[in-house]
Amino acid sequence: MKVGVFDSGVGGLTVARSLQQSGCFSELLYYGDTARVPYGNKDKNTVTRYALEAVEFFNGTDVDCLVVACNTVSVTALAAMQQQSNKPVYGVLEPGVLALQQLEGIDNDARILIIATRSTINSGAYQQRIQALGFHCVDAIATPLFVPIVEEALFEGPILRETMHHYFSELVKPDVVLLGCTHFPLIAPQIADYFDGAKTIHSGEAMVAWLKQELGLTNHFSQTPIQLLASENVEALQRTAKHWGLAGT
Ligand code: DGN
Repeated sequence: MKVGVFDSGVGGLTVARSLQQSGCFSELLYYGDTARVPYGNKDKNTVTRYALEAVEFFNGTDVDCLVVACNTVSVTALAAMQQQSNKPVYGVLEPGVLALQQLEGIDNDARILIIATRSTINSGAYQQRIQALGFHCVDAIATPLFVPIVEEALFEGPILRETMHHYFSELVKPDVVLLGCTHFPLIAPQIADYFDGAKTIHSGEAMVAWLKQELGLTNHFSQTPIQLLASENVEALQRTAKHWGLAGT
């Protein structure tokens, strides 16, 4: 099975890496809309328009299904994409919520923190789905500064520490942090440490678990070649893919 991955830019490479490492796919085609990133502060109509343009692009390719790596797109435009696509389209919202539900040692009294872009938090999508499961201690904050910090590869040091302090210092310590943005898995260990070992949920890992559970996919490919495409500056996307450890890049 050949999988397409769509993201607003480079961040979805974290999800692509999980899909690649899963061994469930024969090939992977990644498209990042690097010319128009970030989507995280844009309104619903604009994000939907851009997402539908991506669907048009993938409709003309030979991928068997499309994974929407971008949380902002997944909570804003998934239904519209599914309607217009000629193949199944899967977003990261449901897998993330399922991963939370299936976390060992976590019950409905656990304190959950959702961090994401402003659009994702403002949509309320994660909060509603998680509260509907019976979790009643749910905090949700927009942490957009983590996006450029990750893109600048500032995975540790004073800028990241100061930014975590800026966003987190007033919060009650969560038991689980749902990383509702493509970039955040790259600073997951630092976020977990800040909260004394809180568990973190990574969209890429959650997507793989969900695809295995929902579609019965199994890992029988020893390699998954990846093709990288971008609306602008594909060389930068390729450099990031190499830096973030995608095989064959
Ligand atoms: N890919 C976006 C997301 O997961 O919400 C983050 C980058 C952006 O568009 N701001």
